[in-house]
Amino acid sequence: MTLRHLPLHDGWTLTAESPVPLGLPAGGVPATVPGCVHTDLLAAGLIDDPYLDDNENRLGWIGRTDWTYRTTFDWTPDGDDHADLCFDGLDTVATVLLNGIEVGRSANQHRGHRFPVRAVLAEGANTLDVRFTAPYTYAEELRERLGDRPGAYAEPYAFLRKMACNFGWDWGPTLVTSGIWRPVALETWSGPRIASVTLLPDLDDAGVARLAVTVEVDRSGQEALEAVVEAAGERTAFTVLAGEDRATVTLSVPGAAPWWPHSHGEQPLYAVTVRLGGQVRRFRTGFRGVTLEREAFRFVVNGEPVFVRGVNWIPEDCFPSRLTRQRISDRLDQAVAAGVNLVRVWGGGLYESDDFYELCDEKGLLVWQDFPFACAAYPEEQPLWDQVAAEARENVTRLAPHPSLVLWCGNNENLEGHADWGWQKELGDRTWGYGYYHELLPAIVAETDPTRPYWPGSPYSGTPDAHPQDPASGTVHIWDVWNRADYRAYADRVPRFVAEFGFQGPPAYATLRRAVSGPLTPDAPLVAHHQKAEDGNAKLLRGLGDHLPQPGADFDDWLWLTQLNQARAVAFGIRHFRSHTPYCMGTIVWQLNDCWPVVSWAAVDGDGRRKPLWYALRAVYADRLIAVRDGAVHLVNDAPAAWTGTLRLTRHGLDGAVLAEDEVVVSTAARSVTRVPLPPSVAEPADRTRELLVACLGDTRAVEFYEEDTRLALPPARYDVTVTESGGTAPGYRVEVTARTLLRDLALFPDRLDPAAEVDEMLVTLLPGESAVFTVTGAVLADPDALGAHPVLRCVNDVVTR
Ligand code: BMA
Repeated sequence: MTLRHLPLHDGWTLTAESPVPLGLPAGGVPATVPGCVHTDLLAAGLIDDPYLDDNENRLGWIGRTDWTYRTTFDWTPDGDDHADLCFDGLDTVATVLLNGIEVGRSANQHRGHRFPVRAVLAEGANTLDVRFTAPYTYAEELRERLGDRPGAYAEPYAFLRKMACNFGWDWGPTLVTSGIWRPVALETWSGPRIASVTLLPDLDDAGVARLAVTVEVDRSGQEALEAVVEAAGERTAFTVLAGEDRATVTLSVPGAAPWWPHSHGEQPLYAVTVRLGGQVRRFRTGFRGVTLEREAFRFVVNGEPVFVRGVNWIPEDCFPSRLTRQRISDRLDQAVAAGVNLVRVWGGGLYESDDFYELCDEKGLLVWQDFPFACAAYPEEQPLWDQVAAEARENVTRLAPHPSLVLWCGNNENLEGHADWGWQKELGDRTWGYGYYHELLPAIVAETDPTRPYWPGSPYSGTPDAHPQDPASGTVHIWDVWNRADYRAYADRVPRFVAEFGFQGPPAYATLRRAVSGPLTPDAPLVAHHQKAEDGNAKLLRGLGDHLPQPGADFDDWLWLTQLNQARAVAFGIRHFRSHTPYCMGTIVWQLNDCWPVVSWAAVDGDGRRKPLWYALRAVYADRLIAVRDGAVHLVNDAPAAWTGTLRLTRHGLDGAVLAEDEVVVSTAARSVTRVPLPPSVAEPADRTRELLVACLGDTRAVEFYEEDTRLALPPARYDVTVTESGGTAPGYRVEVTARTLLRDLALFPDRLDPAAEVDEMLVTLLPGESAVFTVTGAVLADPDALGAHPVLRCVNDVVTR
């Protein structure tokens, strides 16, 4: 057997197949592969950055244009019998020509292709063309043929297997692109070739690691083939029988220790090699067992129930081909640092890159993978049915080795859409995706990856007849908060599992400032362009409710109040839901990340800056949490050891005076919750507007007010600040704030002084006399003392004082 792999990433040019509204040179522009049209035109200086101002508006023609990528390469015959062009990903409607002869087609971004080309490969120079038909042309033609379908957006994404949010979303721009978005190579080979390897790691009934390996071969001969698999010191030989093209072997790996989510243990990973006829395939895997208790929607990993502290993940860039492993790693590190133990890869996006799942394996982040269907009725007719089947088989195989992956989920919100959004009337007898979610996808998962649970969609309640939003079973998405209801409405729900809920807030000041020129006011047209949600800015203001005052004309106040309200709304929900453990076994916040600079539900903005929500998440996703609700303190202990000690409850005046004190000796077992009724001395204040409650257990502290801030008699803020340069390897500043008055939700925004500056802590409430230290890193500041003043240092007292 021989196999040669020649990457084809050099010498590409990009040309348009019809007139375009810019000066594209006749010979085209240099193109990057992997890449896409938008990033090539940007690199050539022909378009303005689509993420800045409202440049997006002038680029709509790109998705309606046919494009050609061309390169040439030399080839010398090497005696091999076969030669294939291997595309890991084409986005999306592509015809491939070698030396002018068509060798293959694709209309699916979510899969790879291997096109045999031996017959047309020339000795010496070869010309390779990849012609892309405009995504809109293909999708609209299919829509015309199959009949329209209802959906949340007036875009034809349900008619094309392409990342749906590339057509725009309520947080994303419409930048419909084309391109060779994943690697491409020429492979020449002789003899039997390993066509695919499926690795299924799990634990057997006795808790011992085991690995099921399926090898598929591509060959013309009929002889038996010897194969070997090695993992963690174990080695097993097996045979692909004469005349067969696949074989499966299961290997016991007693030397392997179990893989855990980081909230529960370590992440040992093991190299696996599979050899056949001189070829070697290398993988890395980890071993864990996962089950999903269906009604409770409870994940059990290695026999231990896991409370899911999750975040939803959207594509990190509208142009995913330019994402680096480092960027994905940084974003996932931010999730881990906020206490997150699960990332849901949302169905309007992608099956993510290998980097993404490898990093989740390393960092101990569980992954819930939606199949890429979201917020629309999807036709089941050909060619779509077969395209979906092919992409699903390929991706289930590709992602199966990753221990982080614990759930296959059919879609995002399409079952709910069908049940609740008026689709049935519009659809008549047209298909809408039922066959994908209830038949095709579960069959593929059962056949290819029986080690993982499959769930038809989210929200979903466990049977096709049940209402998908039944809180007593399966998952719910809570969106009346944000769209209509005050965030206190979270407290009216006790669901099994909340797979989506969230609240909008603006990005960091430095992010918005970079993205938008001209004046910064919420309604300035260029700022408003970076808000994609229906009625978004009005909902931001309405959401302040009686929690915080309406901002006046001051942009800085608008930014501070709406960011703070976002943080509080989500934290309120999480405290409530976690206090209902174990009935409720998970929360997945909408959303961790952004794909560009925008006002959105994200905790980390499009430039990677952490919003106040991120700091609030870190507090409420900590292993140990004190949640005060319904006249009781709930001690939520999601740590592996008991939480014992003396719970100190103190009722203070806003001036700090102690008005009442009580102590309760408590013990909360590992992974459980204790409810401690508030003693009468602290349960009821004498004056709701002038008192607060502090609950302390060990080094966990909760500060609760008896009244919303708009009715609180907060004093004007008075404090002392000292800023000192902290030496050491990473230069920075130590900002110590000592409160002379109560300071509510103290925050520092060093990006106001330098876009590179970051702070380690935010949203700290200080009683008079208390101090907090903030560490600012990332930049050398011209005027460090500015860290102690408006608009860098903020607290609620700034905007509410009596
Ligand atoms: C959920 C998500 C997304 C959307 C978000 C906010 O339904 O599935 O569709 O961005 O709501 O509206």
